[in-house]
Amino acid sequence: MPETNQNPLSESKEKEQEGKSNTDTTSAPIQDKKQLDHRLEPSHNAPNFSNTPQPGQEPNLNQKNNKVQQTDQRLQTSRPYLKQISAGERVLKTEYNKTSKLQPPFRHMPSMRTSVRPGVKPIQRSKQAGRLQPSPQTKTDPPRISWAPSDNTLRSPIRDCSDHMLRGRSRSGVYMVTPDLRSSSFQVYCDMELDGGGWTLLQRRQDGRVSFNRTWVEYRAGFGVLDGGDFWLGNNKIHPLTRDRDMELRVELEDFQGVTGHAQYEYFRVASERLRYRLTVGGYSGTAGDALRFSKTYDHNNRAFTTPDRDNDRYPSGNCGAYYSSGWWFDACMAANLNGRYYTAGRYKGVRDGIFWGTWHNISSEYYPTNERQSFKSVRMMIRPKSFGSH
Ligand SMILES: [Ca+2]
Repeated sequence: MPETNQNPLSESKEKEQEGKSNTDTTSAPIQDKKQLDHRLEPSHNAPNFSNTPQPGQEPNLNQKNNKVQQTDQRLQTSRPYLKQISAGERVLKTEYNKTSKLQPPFRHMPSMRTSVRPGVKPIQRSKQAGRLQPSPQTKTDPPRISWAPSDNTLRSPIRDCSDHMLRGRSRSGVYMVTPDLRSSSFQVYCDMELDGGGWTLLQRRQDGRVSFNRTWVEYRAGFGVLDGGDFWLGNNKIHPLTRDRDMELRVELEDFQGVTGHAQYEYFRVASERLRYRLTVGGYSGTAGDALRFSKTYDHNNRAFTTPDRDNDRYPSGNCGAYYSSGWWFDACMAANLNGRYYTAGRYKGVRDGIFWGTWHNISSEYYPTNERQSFKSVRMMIRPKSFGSH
């Protein structure tokens, strides 16, 4: 598609002649108003959550965690003693020989009997005491609780905002999450109200006080004001949040005329830094239009992340991130850019570097006759496990 791919170049020329040209040579092919109108019909875009499981199907992790913690504590108490049994096997046998009244050694470990729950005891017998005198029960009675440290299922941490929600925390705000035991914990902002809550925010734009014209390192770590301000959560946090579970993405938009809309995607994943934080997204529903998968020419799915100082885009003659002052999953270049500049007046001229959603209801007429573009008043990107469903 040489024509469309050259658009940024054309716009570069336009940038040089900023204010002189009235020609709309922006990157998004939004001339086909008929197509846009079709996408925005509510009847075609109504969200359908009927197939998603209800929250009640989730296990009560809180209870499980408590049980496991209790068990672990007891085992911690008993383990050192068990080591003594193994190491002191000879001593025990000697004691036995000396004291004829004693029963077989294993039965005379009072702490074993009192400190370990019945369901756990067979494990310890088989591992530690089996060499002494295995009981027949040891072989036939499988352990009911495993205390192996690798058992992450029972010890699962609070992975994201949906886990907080399931534990009864229903107030929106900043929470600590641990996506998995391999990654570190960090803070996120949770929306516990929208469409059943449980949303982990990846991004928020609402006042323009934070610049999104940032480097690769800054987009990797995240920046901005998590609690109540504009922010980017950080690619090195978004990746683990989407790595192990199927997540859905929700984009909330409001323009300066007070018009609101949303775009929801059934699946959303951001790969590791080694894979340049490549985006996987699809399964659109909503009212704002599918700008992330606008067309074959402008498709943000399967695109690597680009920043002004790191060109991973598909535009051969320049860096889309530098051109649009943003870090984003640029194609060549974009039909959506939610990390564009925040224009506090909402309207601006020149390069289309504002917050942009190429399927917005009036986007095709924004440029004429006022010769102005429009930005957005507020934007939020948030994710939730697909299994969480909707209330
Ligand atoms: Ca490039």
